[in-house]
Amino acid sequence: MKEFTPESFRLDGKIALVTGASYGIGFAIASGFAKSGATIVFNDINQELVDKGLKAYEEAGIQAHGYVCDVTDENAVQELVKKIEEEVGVIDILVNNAGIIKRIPMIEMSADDFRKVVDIDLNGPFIVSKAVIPSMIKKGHGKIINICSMMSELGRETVSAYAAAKGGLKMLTRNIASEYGEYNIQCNGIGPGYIETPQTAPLRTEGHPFNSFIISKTPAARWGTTEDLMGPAVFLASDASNFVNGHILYVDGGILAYIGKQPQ
Ligand code: NAP
Ligand code: GCO
Repeated sequence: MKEFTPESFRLDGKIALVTGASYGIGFAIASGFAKSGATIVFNDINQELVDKGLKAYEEAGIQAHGYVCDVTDENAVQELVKKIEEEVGVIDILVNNAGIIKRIPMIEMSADDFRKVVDIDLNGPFIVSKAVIPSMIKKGHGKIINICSMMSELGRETVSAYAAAKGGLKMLTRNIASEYGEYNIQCNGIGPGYIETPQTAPLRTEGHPFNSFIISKTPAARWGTTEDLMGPAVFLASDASNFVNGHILYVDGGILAYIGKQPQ
């Protein structure tokens, strides 16, 4: 049992893979890890995004390792993990961040669109976790953090596929925690509230009713920023959380606790 010290929150000597981390939440979480001492590895869907990400990390003073890989392609993911282990080292921390959303009324949504969201948001985390767990077992420790959502708990119009995927990701998190906890692998989730990223940009346009709606549903009375997620992610990636397992940490400014501000 490691003695608790302030160093327990550090990530020095750890290698972290954050999927889909050229920008947005993934980039912020990876940046927080880097500030805490970790070596950063990330993938994204194409070389243009990886190059964009490498430039952004460099501008932030972070020497990251970037790879092109689609998280839904199991062969490509298995090859990616092997390549990372050869070129950087064994992955200590995995953040399953890559994800998409399609906002379409359910009865108008094609089965292909539904499948695509579930494939990336749920099958992807399964595929990448399956690829990294064997080496974590050999190494005697590992941290997996799945980026869930308010939609892991709540539904809303037009996001049926995304809610189904993120609800499933909550239970995949709990199942990985259950199945691999005995190998000193902790698997937890982070459930961001409504965060200012390109993914939510369509909801934040000037005068969009959703913008004021979210502010009325959030006790913090603001949208979250990607920086709000850095500390919780570092905590779940560090030794300070070695007995936290199967937990979804909602970083939502209090949305899930709040009935919402009475209309004035
Ligand atoms: P984002 O800005 O859209 O970034 C998602 C990243 O994942 C993009 O770089 C995207 O590339 C990449 N990606 C998509 N499909 C991929 C695939 N098959 N393989 C590899 N990479 C892929 O999203 P975000 O807002 O940062 O969200 C990141 C995660 O947080 C997602 O899982 C999202 O569901 C979750 N989340 C977001 C919020 C929020 O309010 N923003 C709240 C709760 C949870 P492309 O640019 O090509 O799409
Ligand atoms: C939406 C939003 C949300 C956020 C996030 C909330 O359309 O409702 O995109 O789904 O992305 O998942 O936690």
